[in-house]
Amino acid sequence: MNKLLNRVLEGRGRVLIAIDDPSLSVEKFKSIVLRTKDVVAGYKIGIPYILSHGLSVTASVIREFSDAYFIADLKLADIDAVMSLTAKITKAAGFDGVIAHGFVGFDGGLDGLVKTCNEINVDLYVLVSMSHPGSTEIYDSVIDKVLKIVDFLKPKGVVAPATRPEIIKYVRTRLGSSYILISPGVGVQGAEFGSALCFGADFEIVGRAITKAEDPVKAAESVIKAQSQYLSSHKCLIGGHA
Ligand code: OMP
Repeated sequence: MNKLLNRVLEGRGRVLIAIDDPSLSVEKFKSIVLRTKDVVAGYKIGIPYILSHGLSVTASVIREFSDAYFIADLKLADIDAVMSLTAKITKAAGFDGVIAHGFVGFDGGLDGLVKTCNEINVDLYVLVSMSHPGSTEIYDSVIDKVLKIVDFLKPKGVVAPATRPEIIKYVRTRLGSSYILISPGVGVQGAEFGSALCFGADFEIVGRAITKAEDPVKAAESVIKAQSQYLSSHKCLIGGHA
């Protein structure tokens, strides 16, 4: 069983907390993990945080909480050799997963990265569309091509936007239930907590609504409550993954 899905089966909520803003001290980050690791499914650490605090400091937090699930959100977009090197570095730092852009294509790009991630046991999540409005300018017009690549390469999961739930539904329908679909855009970016799950996502990525809250632990708990309220008060056409 996949480590992330297992954490849901053990009773944790379908939330991945996004840690991006470097102004969150490492001590505060550690205390958030300590106090939420039995509540949420995992954590996604972004480039600004890793660059500011350093990979070794980030790795030391991951080591301290080795039972938790951590994704390195490096949004990889390079040739396969370089992305594979980066994936190996994230593995050495203790990350369980990594995110790459889907638009780099298959040949000499994602093909090598998927192979490396499978070899080193890192969960690869491929972005197929983004949550900001500009995603409609390019990304969304090539989504079918990206999904074809995903379906061929079979990474562990995909990232699709809660801000355009019809895309989540489309991706889930096209790819089926064997991919872990993680979705950003709930909370500060405008989508309601639970709405992405309702449209077929497995996990909602929540950043500022939790990390900027006065009490991040309470905020995480209320996000999970809001998710289940949304799910019970809407007719959700497609269920989650696990
Ligand atoms: P909040 O808007 O603060 O909840 O944070 C959203 C998180 O999701 C950030 O870590 C973004 O980097 C990430 N994200 C998006 O907002 N939009 C996307 O299309 C993709 C991602 C991502 O790959 O995680």
